[in-house]
Amino acid sequence: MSRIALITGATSGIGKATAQLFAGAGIDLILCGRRQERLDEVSELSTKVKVTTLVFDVRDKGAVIAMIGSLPDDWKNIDILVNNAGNAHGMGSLDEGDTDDWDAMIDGNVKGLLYVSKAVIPLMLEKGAGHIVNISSIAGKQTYINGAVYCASKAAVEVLSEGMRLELTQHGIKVTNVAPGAVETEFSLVRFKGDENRAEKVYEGFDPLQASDIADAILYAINAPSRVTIADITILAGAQSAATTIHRK
Ligand code: NDP
Ligand code: 8X3
Repeated sequence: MSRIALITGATSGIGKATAQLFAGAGIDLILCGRRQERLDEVSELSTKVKVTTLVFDVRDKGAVIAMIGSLPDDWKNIDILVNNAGNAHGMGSLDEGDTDDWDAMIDGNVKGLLYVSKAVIPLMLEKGAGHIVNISSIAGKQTYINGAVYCASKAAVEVLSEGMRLELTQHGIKVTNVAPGAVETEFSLVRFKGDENRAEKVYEGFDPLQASDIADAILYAINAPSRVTIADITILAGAQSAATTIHRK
């Protein structure tokens, strides 16, 4: 019987690459995001597997619970949850940072992940099986200047991964925390509010990670034998030795 994965942030970057790889592995997909037209594009994976889409903002608690709750019973049989939706918004010091950016990061990266998990965990508990993959960041392990709020949001993801593992292992639910370094996606375009020049500079002079590299690691974790829990995976770019230490040509 094929497995079902719910992927948040499936419209772009790591989430989209994960959807593509999962489809190749025969995993049916519940694709989530805010941009319907992007979800429609990714839904072309329905030539390979069963696909359904849910449009919601993870910050909207009511929408998260209602949309996941509205899934037909056979789609509620979720085997894999990939908590990937999230972004950085701006870079700034703690005295001058934009509080709207802080809200977007804390509400999306932390509270949004919690809301989605709260909607899905009971479904996994009911069947006594499941796998949750939380996308953290090297920024959750190493704080950098002018990024403290994003780093704090990802440090929270690290802690929530541990908390979930402590609570859920006994119920047959595995939890994997994935912490990528610099991945070339729309991440920097979002962080710098559409400034393409600034976003491109983030990936200049080295070979950055691609979203598919992270998807490969996620597939590895969810395909591990039942005797194995892949608890944590940190993946840096080849030229990267720490969050902000990148050896550029
Ligand atoms: P992208 O900007 O390419 O993708 C972000 C995805 O998250 C989009 O699909 C977006 O969908 C979704 N999303 C963002 N905010 C919300 C929201 N409030 N509600 C619902 N969906 C939302 O970036 P990445 O693929 O790089 O980012 C994916 C994850 O990886 C994030 O959690 C990010 O923090 C993390 N990460 C990224 C790294 C990188 O260098 N790129 C490194 C380490 C971690 P839509 O806009 O359609 O809603
Ligand atoms: C994204 C990677 O180092 O830009 O989480 O914060 S970093």
